[in-house]
Amino acid sequence: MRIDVVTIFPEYLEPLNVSLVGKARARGRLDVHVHDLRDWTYDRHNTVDDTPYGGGPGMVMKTGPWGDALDETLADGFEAGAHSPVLVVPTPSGRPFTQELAVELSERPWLIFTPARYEGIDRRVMDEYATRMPVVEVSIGDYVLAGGEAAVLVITEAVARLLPGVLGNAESHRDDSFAPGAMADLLEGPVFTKPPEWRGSGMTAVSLSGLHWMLGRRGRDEAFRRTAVNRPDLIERCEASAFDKKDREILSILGWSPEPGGRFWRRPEDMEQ
Ligand code: 6GU
Repeated sequence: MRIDVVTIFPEYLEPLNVSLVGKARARGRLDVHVHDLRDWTYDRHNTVDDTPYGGGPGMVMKTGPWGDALDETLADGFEAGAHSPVLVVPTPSGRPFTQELAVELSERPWLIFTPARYEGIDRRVMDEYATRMPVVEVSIGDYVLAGGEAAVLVITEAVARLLPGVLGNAESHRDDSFAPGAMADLLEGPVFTKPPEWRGSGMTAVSLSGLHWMLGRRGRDEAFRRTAVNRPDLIERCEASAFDKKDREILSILGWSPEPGGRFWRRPEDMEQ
């Protein structure tokens, strides 16, 4: 996979040299190119922003540098044999970034990220590229960052670990929390390692024996409880047929009731725990 990032803070992308993403690059699974947007400015002050039409606070990133930067980045990539680019535009107004979108992006051969600062990029830039290639605006959560660079790091890490040959064990991400088709979309449960006894807190005989693992219930009950408490929206989304007897017991203890439609719900006043 080829990844291009155009940014006014190339040094913000340094972590792409480290850890899993760094190793994927070293192994040739990822070909990352970080570009300084200011290389495509031609005035003394390397201006990339201007005041917004119609007034309002903040500054807007100008069409000129972005258009030239993206044209040259595209030309370079095509010349190097890359094809089928997708423009990934980080913005708090974008489509929520989910594991499903990570899987979708991991299946593309070429991603071009355009993290912006200020109030964002003049709309005409993405409208123009959208006539030639898929453009996907992506938000990594319901909060506002000062710029899109941190989102590029997040998205790239989530995508890179899905590429064949990047994680040691190809099975490792099959039961990730949020993996499409993960067991009833549960969060992952707690994990433990040696020593068996720590500050007065020990492992149960069942955990130590590996019986949980063999029964396919490794941490399942705790995972289920954690999901019901931290992510009630995931439980509400589930068909009740996805829950076994033990799940129903746990839901009942936590104040959930089955409703005629087949799903579970919980009285709002029980929400705090
Ligand atoms: Cl992608 N960018 C910015 N600036 N803020 C965000 C975001 C992106 N996702 C959530 N908040």
